[in-house]
Amino acid sequence: MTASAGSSRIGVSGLAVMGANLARNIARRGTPVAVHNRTAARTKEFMQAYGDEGAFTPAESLEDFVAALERPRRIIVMVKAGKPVDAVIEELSPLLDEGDIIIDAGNSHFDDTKRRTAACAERGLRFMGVGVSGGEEGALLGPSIMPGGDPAAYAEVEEILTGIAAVVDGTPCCVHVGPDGAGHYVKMVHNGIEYADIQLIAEAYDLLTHVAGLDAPAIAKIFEEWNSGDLESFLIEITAKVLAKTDEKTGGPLVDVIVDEAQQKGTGTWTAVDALGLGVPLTGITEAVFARGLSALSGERRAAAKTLSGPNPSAAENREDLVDDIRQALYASKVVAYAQGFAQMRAASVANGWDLDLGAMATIWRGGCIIRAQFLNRITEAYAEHGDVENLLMVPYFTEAVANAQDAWRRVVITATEQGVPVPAFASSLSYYDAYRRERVPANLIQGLRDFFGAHTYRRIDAEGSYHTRWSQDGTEVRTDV
Ligand code: NBP
Repeated sequence: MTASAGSSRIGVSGLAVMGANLARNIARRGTPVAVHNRTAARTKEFMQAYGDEGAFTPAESLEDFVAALERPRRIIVMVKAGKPVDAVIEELSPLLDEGDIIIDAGNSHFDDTKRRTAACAERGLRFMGVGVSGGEEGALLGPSIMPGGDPAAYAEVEEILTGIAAVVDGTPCCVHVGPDGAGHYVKMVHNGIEYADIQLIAEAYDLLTHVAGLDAPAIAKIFEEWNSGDLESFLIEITAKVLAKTDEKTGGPLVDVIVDEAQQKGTGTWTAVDALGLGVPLTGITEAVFARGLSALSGERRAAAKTLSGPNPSAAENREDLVDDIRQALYASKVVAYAQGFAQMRAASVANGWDLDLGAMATIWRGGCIIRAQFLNRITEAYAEHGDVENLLMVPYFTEAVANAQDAWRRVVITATEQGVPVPAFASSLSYYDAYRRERVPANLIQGLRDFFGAHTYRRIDAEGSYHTRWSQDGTEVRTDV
């Protein structure tokens, strides 16, 4: 079906897998959509394959595309993140009128979104950075959508976006996140949390394989069971499916023949780098990024496996207990990873003046996206009941959950260390927990050392002010802020 010019409520430019599926999702719900792609052949292929799914207006040129849109024009740009987004904005801008809305729904860095928002505003255009999660299936059937930008611009697209989003308990997984880069920021942290979740699952799998001595089909059954408890989530569900899959070629588990080098597209690194800038401890996500980096050093690992010694693994004495300990360690570490991710969003909200509603972020991640999980309801409830809590670990539900799991968590980290099985995310989450609950950490010595070698000063627990000790002179302490 082809609609007439000027009648499309929204346009999608960029018809690779994500753009094509978003356009189809919008059109299937009765909204007329103009479609465009830099390479016109892709638009033709799109129309041949899906043209009868809704009221599409295909356009070969950007001029025709813009002419096909209602005003204010609403244009979703779904092209490769980075320079292509700037290129499309440059080409589009001269064709648009004041108040038209450009929506970047790709995985752009939030700083780029801030820059583009300001540049578009100078031209009288409204720019929105919208995080979309759920991969190609989510884009088609209902993604989690994290829109950022001017609230008035959001009001112009709210109906369309909430209409195509996943719905959980009657609530669409789409809510206005905040101004300029807020939507892409939240999407970035979402992806970071996804890294941590996946790393924790991989560590559990490693322990179940090398300490509990189980094969992939047996571990698949364990994950299936875990999916009916606190851990219930899309990632646990698909872990069971991946582990249960038989390889047609070898007749063994497919996972056993997959090369152990994890790839990444960079959003985990962005999250970790941003946390470093904000000074927010983000050990779970950051260890997950490091673990992928280490997995990629396969040549070095093969050489080191022959050279570097470690303990000889021994079979677990009580396998059932160990399996349940691993489940508890996984849950406690996951709580920490989310607590850290939400603490990071809180800090970014303050730093950027975004006023993020963190409970709403958990709500819109409940459906459509990769980290969808029952657990997110607990986070929404936590913010509803405890307002602007600094760290989710301080909310009674999570305080108790981690307290209940901590004995098992400690046993797992001890066993893994004794057996030489790397558990960077389990162990760093436990260290974070132990540091966070300490009234006094050894940073007093760090300050003493900094003052010794760099005269960086320190504060005293028993008096106001900053002090410096003349360590290598007469050893006297002087107050430096008076
Ligand atoms: P890609 O990221 O593979 O980008 C391909 C699209 O970008 C094509 O339409 C291509 O046009 C267009 N493009 C490029 Br490349 N350079 C361009 C330029 N200079 N001017 C205009 N168009 C240009 O597509 P995708 O996998 O559909 O992802 C789109 C966005 O969604 C990305 O930001 C991605 O990170 C994000 N995302 C992807 C997923 C996923 O599961 N794939 C999930 C969530 C978010 P052409 O046909 O003419 O080459």
